[in-house]
Amino acid sequence: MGQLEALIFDVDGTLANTEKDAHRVAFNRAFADVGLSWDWSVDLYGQLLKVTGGKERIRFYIESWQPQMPTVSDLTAFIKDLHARKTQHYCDLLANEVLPLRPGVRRLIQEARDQNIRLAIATTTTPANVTALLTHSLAPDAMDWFEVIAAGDMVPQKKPAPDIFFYALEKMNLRADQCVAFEDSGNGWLSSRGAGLTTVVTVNNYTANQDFTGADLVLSDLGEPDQPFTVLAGEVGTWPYFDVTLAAELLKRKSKS
Ligand code: XBP
Ligand code: MG
Repeated sequence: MGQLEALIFDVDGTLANTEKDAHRVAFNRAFADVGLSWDWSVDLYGQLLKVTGGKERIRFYIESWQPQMPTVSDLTAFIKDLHARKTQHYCDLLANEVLPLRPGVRRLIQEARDQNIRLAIATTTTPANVTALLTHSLAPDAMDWFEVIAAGDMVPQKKPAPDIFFYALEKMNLRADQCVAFEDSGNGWLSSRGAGLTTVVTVNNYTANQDFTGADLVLSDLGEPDQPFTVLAGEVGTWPYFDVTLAAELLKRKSKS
């Protein structure tokens, strides 16, 4: 009980800051493709992020903002097509311009691999987007580093529901108390909490003011030896950056409490 076996990573906002300069831009390019004058500004996108999943986000925008719409006979099919275009733009964008990983992400993943700690992904985004980010920003063979890539529509309910984390745990045949999850958003934290996972939150510009009450650690980022993290909530003692030993320590603390 409480022995660290795996790290489970969210993708968007956690591995890299993908939302503002990649997802948002890709949505706008897809809108332009089909002659829509919709333009998701940085601020508006921040509001739309409360809905996870691109198709769900487009529908929420249509319903809540009621923009000028073309006449469509099948709204679901229209959104599906628009979203497929967005995914293509997103993948092209990441192939053409490498998006940097957040501080400490590459180091922690490498350290986990060196210590035979298993790795998984649990994300709302489309599988093709995960492949694009891991391949272009982490390593050409990075898809092989992750035992499970749980993504997008593989589960009926996206975050904040816990389904995607339960799916990853089931595929790895692990219990929640053997893993540490990494998240960046309130919706992500609700999801990992719902699955009973010890969770480390690394905030970003879109999520810094969200509610992470109860999260095991809330950090500015994972930190690096020469670039320590800022601790926003939780107790880390003298640790200047997040490593596998600290992940194991968090589980140990939990099992004692
Ligand atoms: C990420 C998301 C995703 C992306 C869009 O949430 O909300 O929906 O913004 O991806 P999380 P798709 O990081 O909590 O998983 O357009 O491929 O759905
Ligand atoms: Mg996220």
